[in-house]
Amino acid sequence: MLFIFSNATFAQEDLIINTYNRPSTSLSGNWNYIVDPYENGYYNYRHEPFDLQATPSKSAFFTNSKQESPSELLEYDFDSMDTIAVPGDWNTQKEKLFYYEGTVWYKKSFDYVFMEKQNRLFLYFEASNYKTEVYLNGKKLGTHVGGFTPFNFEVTNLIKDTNNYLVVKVDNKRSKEGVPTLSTDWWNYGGLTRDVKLVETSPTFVQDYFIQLDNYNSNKIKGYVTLNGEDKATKNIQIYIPELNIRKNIVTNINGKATFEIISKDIKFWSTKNPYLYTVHIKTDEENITDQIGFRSIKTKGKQILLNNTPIYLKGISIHEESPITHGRGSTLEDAKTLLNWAKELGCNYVRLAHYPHNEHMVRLADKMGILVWEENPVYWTIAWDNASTYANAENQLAEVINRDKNRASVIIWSMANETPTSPSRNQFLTKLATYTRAKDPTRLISAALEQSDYNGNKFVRTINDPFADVVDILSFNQYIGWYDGLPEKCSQISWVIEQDKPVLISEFGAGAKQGFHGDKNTRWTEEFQENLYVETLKMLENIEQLQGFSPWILVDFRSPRRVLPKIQDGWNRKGLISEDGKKKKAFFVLQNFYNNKN
Ligand code: GCB
Repeated sequence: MLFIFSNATFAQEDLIINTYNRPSTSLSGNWNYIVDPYENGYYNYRHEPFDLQATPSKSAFFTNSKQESPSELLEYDFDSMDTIAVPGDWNTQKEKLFYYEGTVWYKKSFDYVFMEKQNRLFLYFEASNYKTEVYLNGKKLGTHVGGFTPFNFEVTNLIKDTNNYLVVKVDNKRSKEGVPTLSTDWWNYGGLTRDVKLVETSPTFVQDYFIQLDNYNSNKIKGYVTLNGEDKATKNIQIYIPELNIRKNIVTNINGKATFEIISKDIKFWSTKNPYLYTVHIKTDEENITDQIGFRSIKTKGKQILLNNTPIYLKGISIHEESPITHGRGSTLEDAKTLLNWAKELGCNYVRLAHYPHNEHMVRLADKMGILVWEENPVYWTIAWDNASTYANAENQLAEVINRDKNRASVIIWSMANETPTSPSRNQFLTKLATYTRAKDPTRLISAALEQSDYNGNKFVRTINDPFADVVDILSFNQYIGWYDGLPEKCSQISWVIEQDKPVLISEFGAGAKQGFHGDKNTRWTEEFQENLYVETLKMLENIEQLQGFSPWILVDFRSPRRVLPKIQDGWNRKGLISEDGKKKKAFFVLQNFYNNKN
């Protein structure tokens, strides 16, 4: 995990795995907040950060100070401020913050009673967009950068039985060096967008584990467990899988890590048709952590994608993490259910979670529903390729999502980036990211949404001419023939020369349509235009010999500040197959019909 503290970068506590199933206390609910566009609670009037002062001034918002006498001058008071719900973006909760990009301070007061006196306590953020500074009881815990991945801090020695105050500064200002950078095609929702919780562990606890089927031996489950705590060396751990009658005893090394291999001929494989999940226990003398884990293999062979050694065609759809219920950033199980049920109804066995890591409900639910998942790092369009801290930030965000989701059977692809223009520094950046990812998780496939181009200058023949295509396991690209490039009838004039011997998975195609707007098939924004685009594109794509599936753009209309056309867009990207209020457009049924007739 990467924390930037002042100007220095340092690593703090590693991520605790599977907080989803651990004893925890959610701090969700109403928090007081202060909107602070000038970062007045962070810097003094000489623009020096208060948190670098030996004794911070009471003007620093993180001190949560109170006026102690009527003559005292203090220009804020959290407890008299308005409240806002956590989790949740600020944009859709408060009208005045709809377009806001800057700092908001959050404050939550709480009591805490340990379940066991000797236990440890961690403060865990599921996500906060974008740069987050965390203070507990006036003390700085650290800073996290990146809007879509979890991070945690140990607070065992800071927590009190009563009257704790947690102050969090969240800043969603975009920057050129950020990941993502200044320009995107989605709403920059700010705030504590996912849950914040306290996770109580025993003194030595299960920090991390990776439990999976061997990709090359389907009778073998293998992996590791890592403990954290003073007593982590030479500790007994048991991997217990009741349904397979497996009890594997292992002992940690001096670093608290134990690796293992288990042979069993009885493993029922997780698949899209039968998403079988085993309850796996990771037991120490002090803890019994359980997880629901599916065992499956995923690899490629020539132009095929093999799930459990059988070729699979990925019938997909792209999804943004936007709530169909609140029309803000999605974060609840209800949001995930609505989105993935729509994908199922469409006939999907696969989803592309664009363009950043989505919340944990999505991947947990995909595991249960038998939906394969592409997860994506927010390296989007133009990134500061030459900037070392931009790379470190991108790598860190990827590391955090891999840490969180590496035990999910549904997750089969790590995507490095989306539509990034080739250049030597970009190629190097992405290749380094891919090498890092392969070392961290050698079990999954690597891809990126690339771009297509003319073949040898011929506008009617398309190809993938990108050095990064040699690095990926799955060749993916976005293409908008018929929308940004001519009209849908153009599809029938295009042919494809794809020279890489790899499976092709088209990551995007689509057209905008305003639900309920009808007309002829060449009138932009009508449902008929979008419907025809799908009909023509599906015919065109069938001619790509290596094609193993696609994820059209996109399941639901989503908010984007780039989309301003009155009466049609009004702030929404209209390429959804479903409108934001849940109404299906004609193209939905074209794709549904295609998927239902495809094996
Ligand atoms: C793309 C981008 C996606 C946009 C989409 C569009 O190629 O990857 O983020 O939203 O096109 O609608 O233009």
